[in-house]
Amino acid sequence: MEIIANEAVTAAGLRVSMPVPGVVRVTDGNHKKSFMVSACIRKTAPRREGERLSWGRIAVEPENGMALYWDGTLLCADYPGQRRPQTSLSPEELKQLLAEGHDIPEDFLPNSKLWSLEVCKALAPEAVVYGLGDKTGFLNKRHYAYVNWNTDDPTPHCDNYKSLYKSINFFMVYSDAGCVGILADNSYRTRFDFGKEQDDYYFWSHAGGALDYYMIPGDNPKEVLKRYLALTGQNNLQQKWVYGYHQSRWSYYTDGEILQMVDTMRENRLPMDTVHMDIDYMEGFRVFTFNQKRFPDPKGMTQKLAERNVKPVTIIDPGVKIDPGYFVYDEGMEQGQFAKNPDGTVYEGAVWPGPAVFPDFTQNKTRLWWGEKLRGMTGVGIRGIWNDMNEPSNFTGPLPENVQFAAGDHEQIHNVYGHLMAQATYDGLLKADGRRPFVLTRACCAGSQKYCSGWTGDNHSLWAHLQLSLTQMMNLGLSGMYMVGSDVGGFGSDTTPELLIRWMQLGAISPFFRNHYAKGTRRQELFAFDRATMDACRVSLDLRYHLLPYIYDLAHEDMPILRPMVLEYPEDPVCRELTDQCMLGPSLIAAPVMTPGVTARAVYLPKGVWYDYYTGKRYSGGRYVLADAPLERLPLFARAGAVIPVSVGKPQSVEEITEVLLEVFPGRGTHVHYMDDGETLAYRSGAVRKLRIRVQGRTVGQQVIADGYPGPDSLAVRWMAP
Ligand code: MIG
Repeated sequence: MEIIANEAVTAAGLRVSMPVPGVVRVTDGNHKKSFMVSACIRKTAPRREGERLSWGRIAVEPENGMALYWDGTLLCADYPGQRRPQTSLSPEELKQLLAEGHDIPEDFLPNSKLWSLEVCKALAPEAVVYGLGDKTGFLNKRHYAYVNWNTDDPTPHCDNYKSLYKSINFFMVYSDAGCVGILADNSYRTRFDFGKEQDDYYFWSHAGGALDYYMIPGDNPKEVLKRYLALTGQNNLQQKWVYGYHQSRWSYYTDGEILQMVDTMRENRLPMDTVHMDIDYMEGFRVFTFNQKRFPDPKGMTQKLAERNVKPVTIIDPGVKIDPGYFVYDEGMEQGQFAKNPDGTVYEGAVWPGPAVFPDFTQNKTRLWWGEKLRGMTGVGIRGIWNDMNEPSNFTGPLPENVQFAAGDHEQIHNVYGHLMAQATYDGLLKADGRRPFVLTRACCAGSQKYCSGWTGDNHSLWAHLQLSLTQMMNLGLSGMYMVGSDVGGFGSDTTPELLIRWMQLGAISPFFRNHYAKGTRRQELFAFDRATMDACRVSLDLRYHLLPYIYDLAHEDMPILRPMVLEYPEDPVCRELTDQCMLGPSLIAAPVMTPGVTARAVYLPKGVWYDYYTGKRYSGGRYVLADAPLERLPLFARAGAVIPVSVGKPQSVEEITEVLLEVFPGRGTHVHYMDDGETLAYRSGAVRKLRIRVQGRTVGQQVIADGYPGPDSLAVRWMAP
């Protein structure tokens, strides 16, 4: 091993460095361009003692199985033995099984020829595994295996699905020795096995590219997550209305239908902030157009929406209709903006508009061009952009591996295509509109959180998917992506009143809260149900708008808004596995009911004092309690000393929130209440107001700690428990 320019080089040619404080990089030196890492790289020189390198609390022995030590304890090391694969199948057997429709994970067959690079690490018996973003199943991913390959699959997602729309190559292994996060910085198809094949190791393998991974040690998942964000980029604070309620369907067909929906919501005192316009607003599914018959005056419509405090968001897919004379197609062809075949001709696939071409978002000029096109949307008053089909999805089957992008072929670019589209959209919106860009994406990769929020794609109106969406959101949060939600009520299949009511309760605490449903399924606007159902759903909407100031405080902190228990109580082994309850920030536990017919449920309260949010009843934690959960109630518990800033009255949109007060639970705690203009980037240059609130028993102290934005010096207090 020798050290050149603050980097250790092993006998095998691996380079080990610390490019960002607290983060160790291991690479074979062949990786030229990272799509995921955004931090400015400045290697800190290690201290060297023999074969050991150290940087403060972190030490690495590169020639000793890349052993990583945290405070002197071994945290992560290469598995010393060989992998021990299980079943193998002959090509003949495989053919038969596939012919009968069995789901054979070819990626995991020992004789699979797919994989060219692999890293295998020892797995401690007590370790739990989290991450990979948008995966099915439950919170702890130990004993499961997955594949990262952005996949558009509208069939009902089950626990055994290996791939969904997003591919986040980041996971954490949390054991007695501490927590290590791994970012595998490689955009090719990648498989992960977290102790499924054998219990004493985990591994990941890439189908191409170079070896380049980061090890991020910490005491617990929260510490690791912070460093991961320093490496790949922070979640951006959204405009305040984005935290309100969004109503969507595939699709509202006319401007009249949209306005009528909004008016019906308002008449029924169902608060909302946003309407999403799905693909049918376009002229023959041509992106950046409006259908002239059904949306003759987009600007007039958005003005009417603005008068009603509603923001319109439009879908934009990547596929551009092949249609000479259509400006987007013509410009793109002329300027060389589309992906190509190996022979240099433009690659043609098919999506909603029929035959279509795909922008090459790896090119700077394409991202700029696409971003400029957004002026056509913001110019008529569109306030956010929803990117769909950007896996990219293609009706004529997956794009061939050899489709050419400027930065590589499809095999290399596939997993980052949605990420680059989101980047183009973010940059374009920022220039065209100037406000904090709201970009909602279906596909993305590690690091996309700095450009976009996300939803979990085409779920179904199934109780199993209500459960799934809670773990998906928690898991996306642990993977660095906080501004997420699932289609409330379910996208495919037909919802029921009870399912919708319970889903609205989860929606009320989802960072991104949108009811959306597919063509051909039961209507899902809340007023499309009987009065009792609508009333029960209104309770959740009112709760959301009540908690909105607290949610905005959390959004500003850059930690998951909706978070798994383990993030706040890492030492508690029960919390490491809890998959059916969560926290809204550090102060509230939410225990949504996700089973029909159930009106009470078990809730685990960690050690300490807790209060029922609704009744103020006091509980001592470290045990399960039975919470009342009548149909219209989301069980919530507040930590002793919790401060929850809430809105006063019954605001029907975020703009109507004018007065905030503090709900306080006796005990010991602090909270920072955050205020800004809710819209622009001025907060980044100090136009913010922060109020620090301290609770000591039954007294509350308030102090202004930032006063770059006008606002109150203190807020009224409401005691929530006797
Ligand atoms: O293949 O734009 O996930 O939210 O409504 C369907 C129509 C294409 C899939 C998205 C869904 C959206 C739908 N889209």
